[in-house]
Amino acid sequence: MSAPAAAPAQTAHALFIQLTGAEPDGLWSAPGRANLIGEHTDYNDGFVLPFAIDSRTTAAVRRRGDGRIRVASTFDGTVVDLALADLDGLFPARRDEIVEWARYPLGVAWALRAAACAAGLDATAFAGVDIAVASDVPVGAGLSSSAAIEGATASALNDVWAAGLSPVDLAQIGRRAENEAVGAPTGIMDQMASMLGKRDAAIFLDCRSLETQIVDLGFDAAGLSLLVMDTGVTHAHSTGGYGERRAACERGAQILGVAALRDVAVTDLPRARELMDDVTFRRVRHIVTENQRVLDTVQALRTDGPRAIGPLLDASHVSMRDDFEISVPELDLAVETARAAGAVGARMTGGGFGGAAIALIDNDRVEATAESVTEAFAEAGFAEPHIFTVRASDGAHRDS
Ligand code: GAF
Repeated sequence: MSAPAAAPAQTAHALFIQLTGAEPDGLWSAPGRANLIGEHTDYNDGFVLPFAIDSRTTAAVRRRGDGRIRVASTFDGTVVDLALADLDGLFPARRDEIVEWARYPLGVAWALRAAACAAGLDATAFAGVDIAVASDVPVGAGLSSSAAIEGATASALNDVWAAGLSPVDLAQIGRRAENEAVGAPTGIMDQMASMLGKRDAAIFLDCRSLETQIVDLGFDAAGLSLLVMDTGVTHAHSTGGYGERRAACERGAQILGVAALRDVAVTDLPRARELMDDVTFRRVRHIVTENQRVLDTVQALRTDGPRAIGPLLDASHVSMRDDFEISVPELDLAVETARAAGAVGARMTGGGFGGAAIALIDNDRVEATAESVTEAFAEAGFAEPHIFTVRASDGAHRDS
């Protein structure tokens, strides 16, 4: 188990003063997320059940007297400085000119300006801004450090520019930044969780209507903790596997003649098997059964409490390992070891191809489970995992 990282609010504040020599107008923060269940269902118009975690990204922001936008972060020492007007036409065509981390805040600024103008805001409303960003959300761990930086920046600019956009609007702006400025063809889950998270609860999101319901997790009352086992295997959703999985889902929906795999029921699967090749069928089967597992998990949490969801978490992992094929040996070992150590349930979380697994575990078994997983990794010759607990926390807000 690792020590807590330095608080991002203090770090962002100090970085801002270093950048500008002045106090920021305010600090805004947004959390990363863990997904309890519902993986790759978001871009299939389906259901997800994520929660915001207690690691956050903070943006310290101040209006400038001119039309420039400057961003600095603790990710590296670079400061990106450009005219606000230069954002137009920058994304997606010229994204390579921008250092990778800065595509997130600048992509948000670009998408938010476009959305605010479309909503009738006068172009002169956009003063220049200085932005300093710091985060304690682990990068590449499948905990959506990207949604955290998008949510913090979007919340800040919405206030500083008095754009009056809603949290759901800001989530959509974050997603647009991710898709077009960063180039990752992701769904809306992470941004919605980061914007709308609630303490000790998950967000049950219908990714078609964007309607949400708060679902109490009840982990504390049940004496349970949520363990994150970050394998250290890094992944990027702007390359390779994620886009291929998405394309397979679209192919499956097209063969079945539906708008999205959300429209396919578990009872339709025998017919689907006859219509498509084995790989496409298994991709489809993961999405269709995963949607049902989300619905079943919400029901189980509401009627029987968190101890009842273990088999659903386990089945979700098997489906991602065997049908969607987005797990890696490190994730499988973390899940198997946690289960053998007594976890109620365990699964990989996030987009896959690396990142983290989660395990729902009795409070008094947290340390022993972490030790077992660390030992199993050493025996397998894998790099030491980063293991810690997370709590469901509030979404994006202004801190000061
Ligand atoms: C990543 C994406 F950003 C999400 O939109 C979602 O598809 C997830 O992978 C898989 O469930 O986090």
